[in-house]
Amino acid sequence: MSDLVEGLVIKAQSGFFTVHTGEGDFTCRLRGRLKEKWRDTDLVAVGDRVRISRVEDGGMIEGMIEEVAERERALARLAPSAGRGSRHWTRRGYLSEREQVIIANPDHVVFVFACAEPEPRLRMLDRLLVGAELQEIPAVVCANKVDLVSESDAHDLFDIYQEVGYRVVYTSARAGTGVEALHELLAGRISALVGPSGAGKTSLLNAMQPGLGLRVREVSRATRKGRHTTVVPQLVPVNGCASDRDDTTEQGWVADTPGIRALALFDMDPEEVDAYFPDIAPLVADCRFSDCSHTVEPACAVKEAVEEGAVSEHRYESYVRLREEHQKLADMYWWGIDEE
Ligand SMILES: Nc1nc2c(ncn2[C@@H]2O[C@H](COP(=O)(O)OP(=O)(O)OP(=O)(O)O)[C@@H](O)[C@H]2O)c(=O)[nH]1
Ligand SMILES: [Mg+2]
Ligand SMILES: [Zn+2]
Repeated sequence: MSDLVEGLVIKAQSGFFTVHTGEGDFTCRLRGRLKEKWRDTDLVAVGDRVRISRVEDGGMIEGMIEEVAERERALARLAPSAGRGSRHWTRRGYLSEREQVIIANPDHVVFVFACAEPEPRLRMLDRLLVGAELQEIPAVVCANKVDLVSESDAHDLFDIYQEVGYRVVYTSARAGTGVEALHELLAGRISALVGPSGAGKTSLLNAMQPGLGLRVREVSRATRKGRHTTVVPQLVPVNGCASDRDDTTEQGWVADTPGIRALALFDMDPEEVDAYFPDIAPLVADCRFSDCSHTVEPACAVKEAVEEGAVSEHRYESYVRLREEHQKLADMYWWGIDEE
């Protein structure tokens, strides 16, 4: 087909897609034949690259999505509507729920947590980081509201993540601290902001670009339906910014995401949980037993590192809990025991 226009899906809602192209934004529907292709994930999501044909006289429909480029990666969570009855067998066989793509092809995800108000739940952050590792999406940690705590308290909370190898930015949307550094990270990239409600994601966007967060917020509010928060993120353009690095002066795209506390982790075997902790994974080869669970075995390099303080106890505990959970899931699969 000729005359197809390439674009980026910046909004997806109830079968309507807004596609950003060099020739402007088009409201599109999906070509019927594309829907026939079976996939265990959303067919088209925000962040997907597509090719559209124009529709003349289509009323509000200005284009049809004809082709969807293969997705490189996706930030996904459990579909909020997936309750009882919607469980299915994932490709590795576990009983679980459907995934919902939050954003396709993000360059990275920024996990925003407040240093205080609300108290940071770092267990949640550890799980989110595992989700990002599993989905092969680079992660950045943003410690916001540094104005509410002393500098040393902020570092006591979040420095371990820097030691693990993640980039940590300390910010205050209120005082403006670190906002430029965050802006530099978002410019020229496709980013998702994820974190607990009240952490300050929307405020940070407003601090870096007036009105940016407001736009996002209106959208997220409008899509809240009933008991489940339906997260329909939208990509909004982030201005380029002056920076030492040439490549960050371009425009970027960011999705603010309210109400996400966990990413989809169901596709993970208990034996591989250690692989998604960058502070633990390199030690595993030094354990005496190749199938070491790093809990009860002798000569375990991971436990030794925890005792020596090379791996933080907090991170080790997060590992143990996550492994136990996934062991239960695996047992349920093998023995056919249903969840209560
Ligand atoms: N003291 C202080 N307050 C902040 C800061 N950033 C945000 N807040 C406040 O924290 C509250 C929550 O901020 P939001 O930006 O709405 O938080 P959010 O992460 O977008 O929350 P959801 O949209 O519910 O997920 C607001 O009252 C903000 O004014 C900060 O850096 N310092
Ligand atoms: Mg918000
Ligand atoms: Zn071990």
